[in-house]
Amino acid sequence: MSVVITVAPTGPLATKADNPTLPTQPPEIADEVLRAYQAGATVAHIHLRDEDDQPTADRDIARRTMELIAERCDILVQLSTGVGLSVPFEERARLVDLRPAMATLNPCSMSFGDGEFLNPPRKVRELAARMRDLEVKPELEIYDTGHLEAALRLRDEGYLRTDPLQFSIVLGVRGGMAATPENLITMVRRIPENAVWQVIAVGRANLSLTGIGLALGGNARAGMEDTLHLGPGAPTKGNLPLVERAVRLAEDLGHTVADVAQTREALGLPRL
Ligand code: KMH
Ligand code: ZN
Repeated sequence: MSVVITVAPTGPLATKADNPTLPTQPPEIADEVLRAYQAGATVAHIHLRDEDDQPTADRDIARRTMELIAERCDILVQLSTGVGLSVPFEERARLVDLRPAMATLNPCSMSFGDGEFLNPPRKVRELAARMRDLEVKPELEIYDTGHLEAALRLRDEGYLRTDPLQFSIVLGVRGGMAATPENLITMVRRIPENAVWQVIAVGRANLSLTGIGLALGGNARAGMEDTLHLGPGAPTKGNLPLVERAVRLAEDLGHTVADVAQTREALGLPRL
């Protein structure tokens, strides 16, 4: 079986003070994405930062980042519409107008650490419709069991004309499901049979839950959005060691790592 490895080089929260190797500016992100691609990643999940390293949905920064990535490699770009807790939903939603191959769709509002992650039902429907009309494939971000039901309702209402459905099971965000094997198995059992899914394991359980996800037939995501460490007291030096670890895990479990063409096929994206 071939598995898709997604690199998530930068999230909305960590700073260079937390780990100086975190890429934040467009050329840094593009260089990290290239390194991850060369190691086996075929999807790049992208958050953007402004000149002050704050999360932003600025479309010029997004466009520039996408161009720098495309100059370097043919990795599939998935823009985050989560962006960051401080950025209004409407600005986040406008990112899909850049027509990346994929973008995330977060179906529900929730507490997110000490903040609030606002995804009101009406606006989520508008964003889903926009993604459907622009043919931007949604990755459905499921932080709790009810988020799956909300996503399936969107499908039933015709907002997700995308085959297969693609889910991220997010574990370890404070406000969502805890990062435990039991929670992962519960979610995997509930996900529709033909859907594609990966684990996003935030924090300390990143390695073990990524491994369990791969063993259960899922894809994998790796990168500094989800953990800044390779182990206790061992900060990672950039994204590459995390991506290489996910590739090693997949291969040790007997999988092959999908190339871009195989990733397009697996995710139901148009062939070039
Ligand atoms: N930050 C992760 C917990 C998104 O960017 O839209 C989930 C995520 C979702 O990556
Ligand atoms: Zn993200």
